[in-house]
Amino acid sequence: MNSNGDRSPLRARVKGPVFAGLVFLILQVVTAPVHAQDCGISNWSQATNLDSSFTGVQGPNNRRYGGPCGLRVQLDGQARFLTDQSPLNEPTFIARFYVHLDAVSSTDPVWLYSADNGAEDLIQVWYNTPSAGDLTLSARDTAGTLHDLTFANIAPGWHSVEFVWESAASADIRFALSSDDPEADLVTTIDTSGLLVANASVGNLNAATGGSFDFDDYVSRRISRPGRLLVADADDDSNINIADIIAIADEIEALGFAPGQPDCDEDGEIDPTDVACVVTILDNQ
Ligand SMILES: [Ca+2]
Ligand SMILES: [Ca+2]
Ligand SMILES: [Ca+2]
Repeated sequence: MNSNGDRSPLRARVKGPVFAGLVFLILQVVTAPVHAQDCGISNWSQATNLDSSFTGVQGPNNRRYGGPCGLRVQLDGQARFLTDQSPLNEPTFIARFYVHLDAVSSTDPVWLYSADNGAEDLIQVWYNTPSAGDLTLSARDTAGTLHDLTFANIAPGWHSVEFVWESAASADIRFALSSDDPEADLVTTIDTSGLLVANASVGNLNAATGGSFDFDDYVSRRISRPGRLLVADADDDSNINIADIIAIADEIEALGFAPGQPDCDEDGEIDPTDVACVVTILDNQ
């Protein structure tokens, strides 16, 4: 990305789990357990005006989508971002992350995400672009032209953002918002031949001003789409049942932070409406 001064050859430190070569990196803002002091950014290769003090558990200073912790990014006129240098000139690149944008107080464009080849950005994700409340992915073609895919006037609350990118003469670039249905993808077909992804960055990339946003649960891969986390799986056992209600209730009563996804209605708060949301899911099972 343009504001990242590091153009040196990439010798990645892969610090996330690796599964059979398919997943080359999983970056949670956090690693497990449930204590505030365990929140951090150590999975990332590089940090610019961000450190672990910007991570934290659910509360006034942070939100999380899944797991105990999340990252809050201030929009205070400073470029603040985390960079993952583990991609190694990838001809295919798939990423998914969660953002909560309700506290963005300006209608000016916010550059949230970038994947670059060491010289120029190949994929950018912008909020408030082209209009206030819109989320846009821009993909660069081999000739240098940017091609935009836009979800207009997105809803409040947490959003999963996923894209699929490849280097090909006729590449389908796919962009998904809060959906696992490929039919709902926005798609543009462009010439990306010769382009390779070497870094990815997330944060306030354009030194935007006005509020803050929350970020969580980043994963990037060479193949296969990660998809969305299981909503309401508060105890993180891959099922929805009464134990999830107990985990949410424990968090509401300050008995501990749920290890999974307790924010059933995905509004950014953990409160009794999330218990009711799980009850509704169980009633409909
Ligand atoms: Ca998290
Ligand atoms: Ca569960
Ligand atoms: Ca909620």
